[in-house]
Amino acid sequence: MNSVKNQKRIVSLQDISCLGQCSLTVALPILSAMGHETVILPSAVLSTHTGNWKGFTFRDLTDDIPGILDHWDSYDIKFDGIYTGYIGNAAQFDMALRMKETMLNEGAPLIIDPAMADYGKLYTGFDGEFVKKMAAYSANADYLLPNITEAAFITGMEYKERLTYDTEYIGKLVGAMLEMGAKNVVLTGVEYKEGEIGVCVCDRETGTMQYYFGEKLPTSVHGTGDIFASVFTGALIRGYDVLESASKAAKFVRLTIENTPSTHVYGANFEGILSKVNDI
Ligand code: PXL
Repeated sequence: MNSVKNQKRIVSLQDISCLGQCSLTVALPILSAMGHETVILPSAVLSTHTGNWKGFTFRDLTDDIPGILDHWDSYDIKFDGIYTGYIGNAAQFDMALRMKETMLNEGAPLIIDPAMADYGKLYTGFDGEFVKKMAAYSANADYLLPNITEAAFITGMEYKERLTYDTEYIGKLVGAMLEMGAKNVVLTGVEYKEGEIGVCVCDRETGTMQYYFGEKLPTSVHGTGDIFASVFTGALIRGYDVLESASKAAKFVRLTIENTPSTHVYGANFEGILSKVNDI
């Protein structure tokens, strides 16, 4: 079953947090607005994300996934990219790898956002066992998009707070992930000095670290990692290179934070500026 001529087809494996402006409720509108046919593979359904609420529901959809993949296979469905985010059950890593092995068009990338931690801590529900499995899965990434906390967990290196590290620490973190097998690393939330936040991009072939820095805004909001990964994926699959894609994603994240009132804590108002996503 072919996609529309010149349109790319991306599949995204991550949860549906029904309320919360994250994961699939972010990836689907952003990738669609960037012109891509967006196929969703929900890893779980939660009433909200796990960041701001207590008592959320969680329905694990692991058992549904093999049947969904079999059905797609029966139509020989192929993808121009796989983008995985929050995965609530480590059994799904092998399912994502099955897609990589059998459902990707020639040269198409597996983009992994190892969404599991931030600000030095794992999200509710994850433990050391899960981290090990996420680390092993991350080694398969063509593009691996961790924040600094996730990078520290994946590599087993010490986590350092913003402004307390230098280029050597960031170089070691990134180098360790490339060594583990990731082909490109896009490390988010790099803060060397007050007032600036950026992304570090590095590939295994050249080992050259490249940066994009922008103004650090005084507020932070949940879900911006998912916005970053979605715009990055959308831009990369449109043919922009890795640094351009990361820069566009970081710029769009900054716009969404600017567009979110400080009274709204659980997600960023990306919807209000979604029409600008192709102009950045
Ligand atoms: O934004 C990442 C994310 C995605 N999905 C769920 C989450 C989180 C972060 O907390 O809880 C369910």
